Amino acid sequence: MKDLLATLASVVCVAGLSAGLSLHAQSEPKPTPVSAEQRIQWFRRDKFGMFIHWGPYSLLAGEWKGHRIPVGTEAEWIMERYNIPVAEYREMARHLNPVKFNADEWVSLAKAAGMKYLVITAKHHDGFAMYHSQVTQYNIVDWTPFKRDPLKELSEACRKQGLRFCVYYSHREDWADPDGYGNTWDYDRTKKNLDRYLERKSKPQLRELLTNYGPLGLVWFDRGIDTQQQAEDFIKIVRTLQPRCLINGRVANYAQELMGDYQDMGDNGMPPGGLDEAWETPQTLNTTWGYSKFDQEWKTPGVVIHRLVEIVGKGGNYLLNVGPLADGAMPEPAVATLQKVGAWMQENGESIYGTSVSPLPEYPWGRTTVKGSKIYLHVFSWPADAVLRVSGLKNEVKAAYPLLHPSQKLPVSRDNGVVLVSVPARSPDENDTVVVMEIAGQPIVDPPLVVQDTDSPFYLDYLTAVTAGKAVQRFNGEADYYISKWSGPDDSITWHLLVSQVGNYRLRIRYAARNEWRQAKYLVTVGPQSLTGVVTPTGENFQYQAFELGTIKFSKAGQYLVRIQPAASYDHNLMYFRSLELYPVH
Ligand code: FHN
Repeated sequence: MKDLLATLASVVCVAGLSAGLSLHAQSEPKPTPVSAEQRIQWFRRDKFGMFIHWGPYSLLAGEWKGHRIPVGTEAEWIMERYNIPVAEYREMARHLNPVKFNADEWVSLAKAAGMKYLVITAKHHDGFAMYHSQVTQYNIVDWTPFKRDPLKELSEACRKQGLRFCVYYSHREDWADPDGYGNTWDYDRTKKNLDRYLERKSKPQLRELLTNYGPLGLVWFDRGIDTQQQAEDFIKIVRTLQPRCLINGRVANYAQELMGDYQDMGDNGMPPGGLDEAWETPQTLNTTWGYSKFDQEWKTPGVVIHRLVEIVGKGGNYLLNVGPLADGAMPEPAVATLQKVGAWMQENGESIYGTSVSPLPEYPWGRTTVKGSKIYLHVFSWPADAVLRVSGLKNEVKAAYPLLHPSQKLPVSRDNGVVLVSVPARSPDENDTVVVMEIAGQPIVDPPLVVQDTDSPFYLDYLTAVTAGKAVQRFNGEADYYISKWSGPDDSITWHLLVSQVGNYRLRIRYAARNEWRQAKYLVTVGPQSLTGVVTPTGENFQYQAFELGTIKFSKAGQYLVRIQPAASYDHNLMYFRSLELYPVH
């Protein structure tokens, strides 16, 4: 889809800038330089991780004094939901005693499922540390009869079994601390001072985690933070203490440009199409993150496999959550599902690990993943006529065969450009049978063709855009999907339009732009016509506004190219682009 190196190099710049600007924590030792490309490599390859939400809320299991957390909502939010006084919650937490906890078994389960990294809540929003913290006694070792440090045990088990150990850390939200964000039922909102909290608890705990648990694959921050400076401070701590450790996109305010190493979708989110840069989606196995005894809405192995394939085909990672019981046991349905997913991964892992975003469209029979010159056809619903139709692919197909039976060559033909692969009458795998197509070279596909709606305007956004140069499609919480990081004429976005209604069209562009980007010029080319726009600032972050650009004419029906690109080279981003809309003038 685009030049990976260019993308990653620009991430290095952001990280370098962040570290340089930080005013705090000046006593940290100097970071060892590691490129963003080196850092992200394993993440792009490994694709599948286990998320674990575990804490005192697991003991309540979705119930407090007869109130039940409704299925479909988050059991780990029980303290906030019922405004449990911090004093009572702290007493409840004293009973946490996970005698059945066995780090090796948890890690074996993740490994058997085909997961390559494990992210556990070191501290969730309730403020309780699930590791031995020196910052506060409110931690599993000092506060409970358990006395053991599960994170230490898990980090060692991960190392032994070859998984990457990673921690979730709620850096801003903390309901146990008078200055932490969120608890306004015990603590007066007007007396809170977030910076005081960050210095007193959050940053020192982060330093502990980065110091005492060996190399971390990543730190998973959550729910953002107020200012860019605060985010930069957290990034600097991680970069300094563990330069190879990744940082997820939720480290910063969701309403400002993405920071960290990769973007996270919203909870259980799925992008409508592929994304150029590394991304991940955290998803639940039932409907809650922390354990709830009421929630039995478990996803089937088939659903998990289909999601994994779809995510990976769109270039992302699947971080699948389990909420263990307070006694340390894993919920049985979760174990059963993960084992079945693992059996599938054991045989079909080649079609998942190390793949990149697939440029092919979604098909009625399933999805595709891509590795070099191999296209993996993941067949979710077996075609009744035993023919897989693969449209949009230009390359010669050299061979096709079931992944599990490479010697069983499948007949391939072409009809009007559509590749036809003849498959056996029955599906060998009820969830996903993988058929490999070996092609000549890297896949070359038709770009998406944007057609007119019945009321005839065109809406052009990231989804159908073809990016070139440094322009990237990104996702960030409140900002949703946008194009960023374009600063020169070679950085462009292009759409292929099929015009059926001729006549004049009014062009409207929707974007957000910071003050410093004012007066930058850009070109909008529609077939042989072009218009020049000048960037108008819209505010500090993602305050999108629409601007009229002028009128163009389609005098003949047919295909047109529409392109937007900076008119000159700038030392800054052109804009956060959202959409270009073309309205017929009647
Ligand atoms: O509030 C949390 C929630 O409890 C859970 O940890 C999820 C996981 O992505 N993150 C937050 C909501 O986005």
